[in-house]
Amino acid sequence: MTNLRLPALLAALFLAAPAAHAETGIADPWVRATVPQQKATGAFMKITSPVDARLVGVRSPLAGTAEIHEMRMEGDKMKMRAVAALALPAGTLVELKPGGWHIMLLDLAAQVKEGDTVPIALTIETADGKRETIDIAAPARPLHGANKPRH
Ligand SMILES: [Cu+2]
Repeated sequence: MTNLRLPALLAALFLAAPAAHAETGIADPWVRATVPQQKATGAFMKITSPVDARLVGVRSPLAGTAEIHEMRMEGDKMKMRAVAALALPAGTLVELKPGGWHIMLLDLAAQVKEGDTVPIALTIETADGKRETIDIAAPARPLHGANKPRH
């Protein structure tokens, strides 16, 4: 084990992660690209679980912290707020999108440029208490200015 190039090995392991959770559907993942010095951004996707479950955790090697955020009205303003879990009712497509539920990537280690791929690990807990981790790779898409998440 002298010649292992660890980053390459980790990347290979990540990409080769078995589709052990093929039953949970993740579609159209993407991350909003950032400008230099920007420390937070949003990640979005569509999740369909075949059984009642909850998204209970999020991690990314690019983010010091990752949170599940909801949007809610406070007075006349939409605000985002971290929550412990996002419900994934059986067979229901749950869409994470700008202006709605999203994953917040905080303490970004680097700028996220258009075309980059951001690894994200989702921890999903089914109603019977079993936890699974699903690794996805979300491409970065450019900013569209208007509905950029704010804290
Ligand atoms: Cu947020």
